[in-house]
Amino acid sequence: HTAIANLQPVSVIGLGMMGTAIAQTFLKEGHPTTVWNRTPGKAEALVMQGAKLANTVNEAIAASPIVVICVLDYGAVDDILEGAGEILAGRAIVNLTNGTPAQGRRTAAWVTERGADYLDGGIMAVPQMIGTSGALVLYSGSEKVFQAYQPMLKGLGAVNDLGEDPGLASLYDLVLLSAMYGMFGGFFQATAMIRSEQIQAEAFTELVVPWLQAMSASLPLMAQAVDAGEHRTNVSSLSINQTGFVNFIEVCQEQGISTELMTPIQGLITGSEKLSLVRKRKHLKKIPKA
Ligand code: FVH
Repeated sequence: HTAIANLQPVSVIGLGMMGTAIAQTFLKEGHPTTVWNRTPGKAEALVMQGAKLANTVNEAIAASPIVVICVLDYGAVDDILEGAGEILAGRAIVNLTNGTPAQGRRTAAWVTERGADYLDGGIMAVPQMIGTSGALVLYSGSEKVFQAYQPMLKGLGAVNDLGEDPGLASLYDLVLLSAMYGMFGGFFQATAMIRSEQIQAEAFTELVVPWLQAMSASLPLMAQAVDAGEHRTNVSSLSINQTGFVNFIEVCQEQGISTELMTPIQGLITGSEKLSLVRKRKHLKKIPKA
């Protein structure tokens, strides 16, 4: 009975990779799902699976009390909502498009002025993870919408309610993505280094995965230090890292690998003035004594 009571009509706007995965998940869960995409043709597979195709974006909005938008960016969100006008009133708009906190807050104000409720979301998953326990979606904005549609939203993945500020979902999304891009950048630098010795990248993943897991265990302590502004250490001094970092630049130069990623990090660790001294010292060491 609970499952049946939780089945709600929903409209999904934007049928790119993510929007399609979202619509598919709603359909699998049994929600009557209406779909719309700017470029026609992307809805065909979903219609075969039982979705109703809206001919216009306004028809899609009008079809359901909850409208989920997942498109390229907030410019696209604006294009979609601008023509909607009065039909927005009384609906729940859930925007899962990637953006900034300011964009989330501005859109929330615009939507609520037109009598609708606004919930922002940040998807921490790739499309293939949607509907599985590995997916997480961060939400912030209308608590009323979050509470009313929580069972439906939980179908997409685990939920994390960040409260009433519609900018926080985007902030946390970008925060987590910053950490992710840093990790991926370092990983691809490592693949270039290992491949420069004709070793397959795949061969070292058995070392890199547990290494990154072990290092990530120290993040809570680092966060405490950042919050407290207390940077004394008995783990690894700044100067030992400044000295060791020179070797990254040198190995890249020797192996013909780009230093575009590592040089700015070296600048941050060492500071530009000290960096030129470190480089000079290193260079002087190489000159054989007469
Ligand atoms: N794919 C992923 O792994 C990530 C995971 C985390 C969340 N992101 C964000 O999700 C948003 C959509 O991403 P996507 O992967 O679905 O992107 P595409 O497959 O490229 O589809 C883009 C859709 O946006 C539509 N669109 C673009 N501009 C407009 C516009 N002016 N008006 C209406 N719709 C527009 C586009 O339509 P069309 O090109 O087919 O006509 C697609 O439906 C995104 O914020 C990610 O950061 C995904």
